[in-house]
Amino acid sequence: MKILVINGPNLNFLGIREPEIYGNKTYADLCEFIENACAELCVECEIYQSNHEGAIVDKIQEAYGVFDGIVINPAAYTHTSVAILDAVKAVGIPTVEVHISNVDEREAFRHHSYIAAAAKARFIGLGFEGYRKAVEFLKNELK
Ligand code: CA2
Repeated sequence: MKILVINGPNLNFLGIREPEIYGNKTYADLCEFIENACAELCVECEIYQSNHEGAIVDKIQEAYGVFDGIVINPAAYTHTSVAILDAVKAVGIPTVEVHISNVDEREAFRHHSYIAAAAKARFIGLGFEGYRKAVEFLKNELK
């Protein structure tokens, strides 16, 4: 089973600023966490990060016929991007949404998620652990 993990804009800056919201760990730590979680769950994974909406759309399209599931934290594009929602719908790959922080308890503009309309599940406010739960969910879902 192959899972594509997509992280959106500014997540590559984790650990550098706003530790009270996102913690002290860096993006490299997040990648290591995801790789270890996938190895424990015997799931093959590729991790991709981009600050560009179109690049994320391209990556989702390229996943068609290659990956069995997608874990996505679209970051700020969660709250703005119909294009990313449409890409996930277009490829029809089971997709799970993850957010490190609890977006529902933050500013009102973070309360709406476009991707939620296509997500099989959402793990929000669980820190890095949300990624493990998302992979676990997909593993059970794809059995
Ligand atoms: O909580 C999450 O995972 C978010 O997807 C993170 C996004 C934010 O726009 C979403 O509303 C919730 C932000 C990505 C990281 O932003 C940073 C900002 C400052 C320092 C480090 C990272």
